[in-house]
Amino acid sequence: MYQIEVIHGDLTTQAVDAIVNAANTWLQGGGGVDGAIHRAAGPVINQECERYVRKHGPLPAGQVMCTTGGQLPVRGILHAVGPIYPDHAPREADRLLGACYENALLLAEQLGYHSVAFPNISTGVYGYPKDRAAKVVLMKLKALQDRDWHSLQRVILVCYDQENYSLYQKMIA
Ligand code: AR6
Repeated sequence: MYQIEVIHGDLTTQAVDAIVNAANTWLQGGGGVDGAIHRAAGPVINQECERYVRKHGPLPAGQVMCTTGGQLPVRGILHAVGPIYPDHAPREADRLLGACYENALLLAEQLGYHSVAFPNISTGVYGYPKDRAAKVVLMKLKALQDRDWHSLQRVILVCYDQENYSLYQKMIA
């Protein structure tokens, strides 16, 4: 059992074992939270991502890979590729978004992490309706909560914009 926390803040300043990045399929730092993470972590992350893509090819939507934390005070960064909302039928987008959160938690558990902080994946440039995404994410996190987690204790949802923060606060209450 892990606890689910919702906070208003910046993902790059969280004191956790791992932060999750809202990455793109080529794992090339872009804008939004991805850009903020790459800037804060330094160029070593980009090198690790490039090495991964050279070896395995692009990371499909719903999948997650990990790098070190670079200069950030975390043990690792879990790079998740969220769905580009208009590219999918809505239910398929929901499945892919849920898979990002589930696969990140499974990888965190495998790596022995206790705490993982997420951004609101796909709700920026990738165009996911924020209320729909929040419903999908909370349903997924609650459905997985009672599994036999050994290391995972805290899942922190870091809302950067006020709209996401208000939605999550309302839905989790
Ligand atoms: N901390 C936490 N959340 C943040 C931060 C931050 N520092 N900055 C922005 N957000 P987006 P996406 C929130 O666009 O929709 C990139 O170019 C923001 O308020 O970062 O998954 C990638 O390379 C929003 O709610 O990610 C991809 O190409 C949320 O992060 C593409 O954007 C996600 O917005 C991914 O698009």
